[in-house]
Amino acid sequence: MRIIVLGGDGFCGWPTSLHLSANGHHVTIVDNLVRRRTDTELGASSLTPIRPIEERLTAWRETRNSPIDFVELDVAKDYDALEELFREVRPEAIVHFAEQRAAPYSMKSPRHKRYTVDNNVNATNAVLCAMVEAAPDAHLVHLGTMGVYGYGKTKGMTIPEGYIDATLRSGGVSADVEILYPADPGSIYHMTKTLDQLLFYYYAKNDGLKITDLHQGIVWGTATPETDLDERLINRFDYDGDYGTVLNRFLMQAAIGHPLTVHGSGGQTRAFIHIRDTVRCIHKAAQTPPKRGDRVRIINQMTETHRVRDLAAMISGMTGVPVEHQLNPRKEAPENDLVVANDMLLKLGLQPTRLSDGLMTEVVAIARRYAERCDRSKIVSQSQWVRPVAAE
Ligand code: NAD
Ligand code: USQ
Repeated sequence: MRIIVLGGDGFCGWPTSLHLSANGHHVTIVDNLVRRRTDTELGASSLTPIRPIEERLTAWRETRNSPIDFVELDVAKDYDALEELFREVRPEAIVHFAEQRAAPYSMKSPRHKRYTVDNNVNATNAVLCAMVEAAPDAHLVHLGTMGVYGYGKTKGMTIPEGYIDATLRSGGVSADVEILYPADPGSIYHMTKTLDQLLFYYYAKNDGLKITDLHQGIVWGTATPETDLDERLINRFDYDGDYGTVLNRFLMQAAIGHPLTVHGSGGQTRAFIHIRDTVRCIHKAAQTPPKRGDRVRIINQMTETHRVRDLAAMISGMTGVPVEHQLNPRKEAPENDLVVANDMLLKLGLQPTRLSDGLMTEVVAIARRYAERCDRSKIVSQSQWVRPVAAE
């Protein structure tokens, strides 16, 4: 297939592009490289020494002799170039990662809030708009988030894959309908993903676009079989308080002997998936498009759930590094249960990679190898969800 990967220089996008290319697809990466500039803004780069995109692509060409094309453009802003690219490449699938993806980054200031909404919503709308004009038969595979469902209100009920049966009652009349599961975002970032869902709903209904929205859990790990082929293909490893995600952060903290930064009681339960499964799921999803006119296909892309304090206790037990409970910088339920349906992904044939000592040790070993690149002052998350209220 001809596949365009929007955001293909990022943490999920780079290994996905390699995996798709390794499986014989013709891949074109589109990225404006904003994530690399954000490293500079935050003064915290990837723990692993990621190479410039040109070097990455040369390394892949030399390793596998299957070239990946690269186009630098801003999906949210360079609309004409995006539409032209779709016309030129005639993609059969478009994988869309090109959004600002960190919840703490999205909550840092009014500028960060507005940037996250402008970038994410405009990027998604531009992709859909350009598909209508220039690639109406392509299949859009979007990376959404489990966080659209929210946490804490369902009390043990299984979270379905995107839709739920509901009875609407108004004016003495009731109607049984199937609706998008009610959105309950916990950050500006997560909110943009709930807005994406409505854009998908509209464009599928009005224009018959073929869309799969993958509601992905927290991705952990960093290496895939393809990124392991050559040091120059190494993937990002975010550890800082804005972009680092919980499990990779704990493993990295364990590697350098930093107390494990549990927010509040650590009673938050979240969904997880290993990066190796991310790339496989996307490949499987891309190969099985819905039909034109179908409703948006929503798949919960996660393989297991864990409570934050249990993860910390497990890693502390493995490594002897202590756990440190911190005042929670976020506004989130102190405790929640999470039961998630993931039947569609299993039906697509994914054999889930489960959390194991071996895989966690692999991440700790990678973190140890690059430990001297860590800036310890960037570890604790500083982004506050709630602004202090000025005294009267
Ligand atoms: P990332 O920040 O590492 O990668 C995103 C890439 O998109 C970057 O290379 C960035 O430069 C590019 N980009 C952003 N805005 C762009 C624009 N306007 N035009 C062109 N390129 C743009 O993030 P990631 O961890 O790879 O996440 C990718 C997607 O997967 C995101 O949409 C995110 O919401 C979703 N996701 C990630 C996780 C996770 O744990 N990392 C979990 C669930 C869902
Ligand atoms: N947490 C800690 N200590 C830390 C970091 C996080 O206790 O040092 C807690 C947070 O308070 C939160 C949980 O761990 O309760 C998860 O935080 P996270 O930063 O790992 O994940 P999140 O902010 O939800 O975002 C990440 C990705 C995002 C993706 C989302 C999937 O950055 O792109 O959409 O995971 S999900 O969580 O399923 O919505």
